[in-house]
Amino acid sequence: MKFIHIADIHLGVKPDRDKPWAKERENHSWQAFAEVIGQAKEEQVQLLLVAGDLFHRQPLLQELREVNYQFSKIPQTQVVLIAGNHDHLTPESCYRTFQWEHNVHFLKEEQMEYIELEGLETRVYGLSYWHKEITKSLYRNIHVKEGDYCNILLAHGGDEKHIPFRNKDFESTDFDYVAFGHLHKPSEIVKDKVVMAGALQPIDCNDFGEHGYFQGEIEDHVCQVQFVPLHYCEYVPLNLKVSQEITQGALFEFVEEHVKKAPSYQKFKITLHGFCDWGTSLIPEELRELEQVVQVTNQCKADYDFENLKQQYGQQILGRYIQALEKMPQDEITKKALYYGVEALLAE
Ligand SMILES: [Mn+2]
Repeated sequence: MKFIHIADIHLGVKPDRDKPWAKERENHSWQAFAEVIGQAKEEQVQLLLVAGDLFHRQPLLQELREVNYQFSKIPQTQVVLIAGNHDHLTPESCYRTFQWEHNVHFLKEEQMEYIELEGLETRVYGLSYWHKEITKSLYRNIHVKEGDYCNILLAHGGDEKHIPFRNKDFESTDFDYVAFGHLHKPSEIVKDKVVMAGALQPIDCNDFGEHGYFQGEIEDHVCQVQFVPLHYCEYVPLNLKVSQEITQGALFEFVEEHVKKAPSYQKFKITLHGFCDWGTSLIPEELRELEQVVQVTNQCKADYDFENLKQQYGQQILGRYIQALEKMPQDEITKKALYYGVEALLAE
């Protein structure tokens, strides 16, 4: 049986709101979702697993219709989905009464249930979030029911407020495959068996690295999966250590060149650090104007004139502190101790 496992599509999310490409980013979740449907059709997968947070917030009826339309294009594929914390089932949620296509199965109970997929000899277990948070470890010690089936767990969580678990809870699981969602970074918790799909595309500029979905095959209880990246957007951290010697012009050009060489779907989150004082300089603002730069954080610290401070504070604690550190080996640790010590003493 061939399958695709996606999670955290977050339809309706609006990343990079204050950027010129905001409108484009808003479409990415829908485009990526439609691409997965196209892939499911082309690869003739029998099962599509949607592991929660299909929507960024409560879906509107119209949005459910759009999603259902996409699912209607793959009638040969069984679709199983659960609600996550973002799109949890409120009492008024449109999710509760929506009429899905025949191939779509929504596990909407708050307690674990399973759906038996005819013709596939497969049972998919899962539950939906009815609240924003679930602090109980509901996935610990769950076992499959009797019968010769391929057993899959569709799950959502992994941090302390969202069904916490430890990786070792799953080391000897009964399930043939566990399809997780919630944490945005894709990872194989147990190789080819327990998989966090990661967000289909990054939701904000802290979701670094590649995003996409997992495609796999289960045959005689043996599963194999493969990560398939989608490149609508990828955020890349760019940490630059600067020193007093570098000029603003050189730094600007360096970043500009670096960005120019990168593929256009990459967006950079720049952090400047090091000991450097540009006074009232505008360099972080200027970098922010560059194409493909999503954020600039200036963590540079002012460089002190220690010689001058030593003279000025002579026999006071500050002066003696500088003298004492000058006698120590001049390595990175001493430099940091000097810097932070002077900063603290000056603040007093
Ligand atoms: Mn979530």
